[in-house]
Amino acid sequence: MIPSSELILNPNGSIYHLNLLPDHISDTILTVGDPARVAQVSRHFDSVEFEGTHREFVTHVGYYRGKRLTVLSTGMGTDNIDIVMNELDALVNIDFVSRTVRPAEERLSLRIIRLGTSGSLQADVPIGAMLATEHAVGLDSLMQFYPLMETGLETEIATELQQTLGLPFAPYVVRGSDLIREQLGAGMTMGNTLTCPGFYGPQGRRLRLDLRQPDYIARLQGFRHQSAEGEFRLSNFEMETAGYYALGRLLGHDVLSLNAIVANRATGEFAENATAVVDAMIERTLQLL
Ligand code: R1P
Ligand code: URA
Repeated sequence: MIPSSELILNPNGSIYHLNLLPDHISDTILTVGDPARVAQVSRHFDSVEFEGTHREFVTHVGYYRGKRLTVLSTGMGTDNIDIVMNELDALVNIDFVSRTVRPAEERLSLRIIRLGTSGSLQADVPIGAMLATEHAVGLDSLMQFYPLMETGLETEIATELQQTLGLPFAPYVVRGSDLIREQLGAGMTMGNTLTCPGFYGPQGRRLRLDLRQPDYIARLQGFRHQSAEGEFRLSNFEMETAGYYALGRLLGHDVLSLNAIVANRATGEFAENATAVVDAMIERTLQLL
């Protein structure tokens, strides 16, 4: 039995941060960073049956072309993704009455799709591109606390990147599920996403502060790893994907991160209409579900 200090339920039986009941969870969950983006997705629904808000977690549940969908905002950063993934999993795979994990044969695998914004690292991934993440690379510390199993290739990339960046720790590298990426990322740019524990220094941005490594961006842009699977390079920056992919692997959920490119760090540009780029990605994804 999981104690109430660990599986924390609110007085109405909902889970602590997301403030949701098991009935609010559909088998496909769309996640967005920005709470205002939830309505940008659900305005396409035929009907909305539930709207809830708690902290940065806004949830709408409704139907799109007869398919029940849950759309949820996560806020920013992998610390929030730790909450979102653990609580979504608990909502479907833990019995809240007996406080026990459901037997393996009853456990559900959710389909979780991140619809996020991102900055490109490479000149040939332009503003307006939609990028589906193949490998996620985490520079954050979340996987210091979970026993993530990495493949040989993932470990090789992590070790080489640690050397290239002169980091005191190895990043974690996780390839996402190929099937969901091929289904919902069809026709998009495929890329490898660097998940950073911040928007400024960790993504090489300098306003008033210098960086420890003045050539940090150039090192990331130039990083290549050759293997039998081909050449690996980093394509884009954001702040959640590696947390999703690692926890998806650990918990047994199919996760896809889709990135609307709104900044290009090679050319120094930012999108004139970032909302339109995100809208295009939302509409395309809904049509493919
Ligand atoms: C930073 O501006 C935020 O934008 C990106 C980053 O991952 C970070 O959360 O994603 P969202 O637009 O989905 O929030
Ligand atoms: N989100 C990020 O995290 N970085 C960018 O450059 C743009 C959006």
